[in-house]
Amino acid sequence: MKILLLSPQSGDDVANSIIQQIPFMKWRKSAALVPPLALVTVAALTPPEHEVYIHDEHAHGPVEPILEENNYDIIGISMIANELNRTLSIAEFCKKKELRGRVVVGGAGTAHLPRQLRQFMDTVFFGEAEDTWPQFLKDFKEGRQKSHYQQISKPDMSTSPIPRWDLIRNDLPASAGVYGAGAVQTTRGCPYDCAFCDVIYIYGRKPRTKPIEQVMEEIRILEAMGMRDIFIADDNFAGTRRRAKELLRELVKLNNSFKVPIRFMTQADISISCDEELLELMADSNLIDILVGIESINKDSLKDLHKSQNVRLDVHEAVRKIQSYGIAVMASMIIGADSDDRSTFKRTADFVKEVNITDHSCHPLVAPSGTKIWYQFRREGRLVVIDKESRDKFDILTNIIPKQMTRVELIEGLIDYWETVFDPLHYMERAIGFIKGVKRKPRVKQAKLRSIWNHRKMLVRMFWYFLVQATPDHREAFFKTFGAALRSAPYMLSQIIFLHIRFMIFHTRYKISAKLAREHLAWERSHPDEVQVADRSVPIPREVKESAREIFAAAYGRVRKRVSDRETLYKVVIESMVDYIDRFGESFQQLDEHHRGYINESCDRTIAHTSLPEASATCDLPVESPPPGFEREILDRLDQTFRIREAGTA
Ligand code: B12
Ligand code: SF4
Repeated sequence: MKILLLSPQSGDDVANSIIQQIPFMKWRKSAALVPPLALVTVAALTPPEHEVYIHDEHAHGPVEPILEENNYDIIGISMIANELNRTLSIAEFCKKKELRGRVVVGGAGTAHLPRQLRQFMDTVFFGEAEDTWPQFLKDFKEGRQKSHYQQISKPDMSTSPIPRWDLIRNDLPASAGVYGAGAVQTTRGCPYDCAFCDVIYIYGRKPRTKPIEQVMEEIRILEAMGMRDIFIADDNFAGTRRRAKELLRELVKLNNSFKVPIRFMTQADISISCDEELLELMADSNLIDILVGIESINKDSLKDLHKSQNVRLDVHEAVRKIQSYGIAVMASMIIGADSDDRSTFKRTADFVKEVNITDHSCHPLVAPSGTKIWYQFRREGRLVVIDKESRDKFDILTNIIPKQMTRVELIEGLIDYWETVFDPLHYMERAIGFIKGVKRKPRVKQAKLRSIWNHRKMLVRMFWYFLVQATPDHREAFFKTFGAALRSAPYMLSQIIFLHIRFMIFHTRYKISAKLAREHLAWERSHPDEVQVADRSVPIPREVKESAREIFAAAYGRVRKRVSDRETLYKVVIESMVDYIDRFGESFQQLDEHHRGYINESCDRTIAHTSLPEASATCDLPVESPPPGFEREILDRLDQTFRIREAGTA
């Protein structure tokens, strides 16, 4: 069979394809920050009897001309939440043209695919595809493929094969100019529980790790294919610290064995700042930039967002500590939590200045569907229905109504914030501050100047741009920062150039974001009545009702072990089920292991705060399975509970 795997490019993408807008990078016909790791992974999961082709729209433009050849049996789209409109338009195109290929969709974004839109796809994949994709191909061959596949338990990452980079070999070398960096994933999942984050629902709370030898092999392959920078695409690289150190020890050795060490970037939580050994290993692996979810400088907002790991420490100190090892901190911030007000913008900008943040993103709080805050805002009547046109403007607009600001004030505040923080001279001061704050020179093979040579084509254009074409403030920022590194830390030159490119990326990105946000604000101001608040009710979805027997039995089994009083048992089960439906109702397909884990935790939590009567000697409740009528009774009482709750919040 011929399979086309494709990555859609949203017209509103201001992240992955932003590189195409940077003045000194426009020579690239089209380009993206990172290659489609999901596609090459799914390709590697495909048995060799099939032919697989890859099309990344970020790198090669619209896919329609290729689709029109009508050459494929399966057209597989990989989507994330902000690629919904483009995914739909491709699926609709395939249907309209009556192509023979079946349209299947997978990726982190399918969790956000509204039920009514799934009709345009022949099959939808929920969750990781290590088990489900091979199963689907088998079913497809036998003509009995299903309308959806869901990974039941989180796959062991050792079953995730080495990605088929060979399929996009020509695009990979840094010299080809198509991708900014390669991608390697070493873990999935995150142990934390931030209220706005869907990582834990998609990839789980227990970090799963890829065998270290395989990670090293993947890096060797990318290096041999000419990649000079690699993004470690983990949800939280240091979710399991001991393992992260083991991996880094190997990485230090491997990277020093290359003629020119690779530069790495990744994502991790702020607690890495407490572990000096880890920071040393990171720096010595040539990990030059880490995205850290700082989210807010307001402790109350951090509490609102359940970002407990950031409440426990002094964020200023933590950032300085990481930077002192020569690792730049990319601070990811959010404004709009319930404890934020209009003063938060200035306080956040002051923080970014004080701790010399080099690269930085700041967005309105968004409530992704199914997350804790999504339910909270929906229940409180503070969730807004995002109109069709704005669906892909993820992170520019928001679907919440903040508590201490209006929606308009939130977005206006952000537009001003972006203009201040991404001003070139402001950046210059921070970058120079970062250089001065480095206390330990990373022990990386001294090939950093040679690594500049690897990027010579782009560097010539970059220097020419700043010398001749750039505005005076951009010129000053570039040359003064470069000069500061040259004078006080020449070993940082390559990193400083990298950070300047990152700055230009964010500067450009937020200029476009501000324009889009202004256009939207003009509309929202003139059509206040059309901003539609989402229905507050969180009814019991049909799919949950259909699986009620199994779900309630799971809760019953857990509670019955510790509770023998009938009424208390029913109360605990109801409370846990409300919690479970709040969390998983909207995205529910079937009861998977992750759900069972959650039900167990929820039951235990509820029992812990319930005063239990003395164990009844004459308990008539069976231990193995629920008594007859249990399912009906729980459903009725749940319905009643939801109705009362809605009335209570009206
Ligand atoms: C690298 C990365 C990026 C890169 C590049 C993204 C890219 N297009 O490749 C950059 C830095 C550019 C980026 C930007 C953004 N990202 Co990002 N990113 C990631 C990250 C860390 C790794 C992605 C990856 O390569 N994963 C490895 C692959 C193997 O995993 P996977 O994609 O889940 O694929 C598996 C399954 O989903 C499935 N699958 C995937 N596709 C398909 C297709 C088919 C047909 C099938 C059958 C199966 C299937 O099979 C795979 C194997 O199990 C993820 C987090 C994560 N854990 O994935 C966030 C993540 C994808 N990003 C996210 C977001 C929100 C964004 C931004 C909107 C952020 C922003 N504010 O700008 C932008 C959007 C940019 C864009 N248009 O692409 C969210 C998406 C949320 C969602 N539910 O959709 C994620 C999940 C992180 C999070 N929860 O916050 N991102
Ligand atoms: S630490 Fe990051 S990845 Fe982990 S739950 Fe919080 S926001 Fe999500």
